[in-house]
Amino acid sequence: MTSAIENPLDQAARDVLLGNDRGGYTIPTARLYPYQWNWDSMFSAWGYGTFDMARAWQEVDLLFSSQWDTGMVPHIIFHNPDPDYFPGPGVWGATQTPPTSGISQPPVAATLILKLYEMDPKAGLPHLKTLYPKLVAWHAWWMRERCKDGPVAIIHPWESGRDNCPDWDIGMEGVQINEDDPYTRRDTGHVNADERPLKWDYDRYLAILAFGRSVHWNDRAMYEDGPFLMADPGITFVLLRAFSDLIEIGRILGEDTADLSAQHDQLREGASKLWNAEKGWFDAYDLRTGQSANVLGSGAFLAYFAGVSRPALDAHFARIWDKVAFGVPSADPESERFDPRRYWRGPTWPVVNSLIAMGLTDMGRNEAETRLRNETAALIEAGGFWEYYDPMDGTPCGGASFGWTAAIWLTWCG
Ligand code: 9WN
Repeated sequence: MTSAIENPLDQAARDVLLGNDRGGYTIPTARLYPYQWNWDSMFSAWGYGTFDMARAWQEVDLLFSSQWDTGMVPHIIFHNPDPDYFPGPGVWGATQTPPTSGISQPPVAATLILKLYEMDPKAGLPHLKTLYPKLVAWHAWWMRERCKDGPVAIIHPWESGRDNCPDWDIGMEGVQINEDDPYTRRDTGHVNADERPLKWDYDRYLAILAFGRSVHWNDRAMYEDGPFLMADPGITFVLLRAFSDLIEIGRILGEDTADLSAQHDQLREGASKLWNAEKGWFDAYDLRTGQSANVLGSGAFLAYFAGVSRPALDAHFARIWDKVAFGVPSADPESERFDPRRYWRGPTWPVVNSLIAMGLTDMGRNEAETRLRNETAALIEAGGFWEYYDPMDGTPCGGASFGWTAAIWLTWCG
């Protein structure tokens, strides 16, 4: 969709997506992430939707062609083995063709599929029809395998998409590492190690992964016996919103959505277990110990994306935003764990901002939405399409020429 006044960054954003296109799927960024990632791919599709609708649907259709029989849609699809990324398909013990990881990622698909359909209903309808049962099966998988305690539980921090955020610290502390299993990271060879998770994190990521591989990624075994199990506010709210959008898709297709509505209500009820009344925010908790994380992160503000808000949460939203130049920080700037350039421990992530903004719009909080959009746009205008940014001074961090940042420029903040 080109407007009369074309911002030069619009073409630059399209070029990022096209440059990351590997033929039917789009990598997040070259070298650091050379495969198809689940939620990145959905954002890329949304971005393509602004200038090439056929390519947008191709991206989505390809992602869902790797759906497991269980309904799970994997977090990585390893189309072409590439030594630039660790851990690759062999470490995951992947047996599918193409190989995949054994965990999932935030289910933004229903929401973004509905957006693509609304951009061009005629082109979208056939895809909507084939994707609907797959979305229903994926959502049912989340409810069956991950929502046994109410909110969504993750069995690995990578499943949350917010890998090393402070939310998971208490769960990670309990993970036994495997000293006899040496490995070589690749990520720190591509980007500044100070902006990546620590070795402490990777030792535990790999230990959880080794457990998953040993049980062939059996969901029940991972839930019951795995080394890590924490309730995640981020995915809970993403899934809650996704249920509303899936119900709308069902309505468009003339399907009976009563069962989806029941699941939506059940999850909404489950989400209330995340409320930490003492702190006044939605909080992660460890399902093995029952302990609250007592950590405020951007996952809590994804409540807005699901149309959920509470006065105490709003007060924290205003407080943390006032402490940074560019909202929304991924961790609380007033916490001692805040680290403004260390991945999910402080930086602002444009892609998360775009989801929070969707919620702010739907709730009629237009002033906050405009502020968030302008601050996110300013980061991109000054620095280009990076993975994330320092919320204090706007320094671009992580990977450059990043697909989802380009996509949200085209769809939201540009
Ligand atoms: C592990 C691709 C992905 C994002 C995640 C982000 C990061 C991977 C990694 O990169 O995770 O999945 O190796 O660091 O945390 O949200 O989807 O951009």
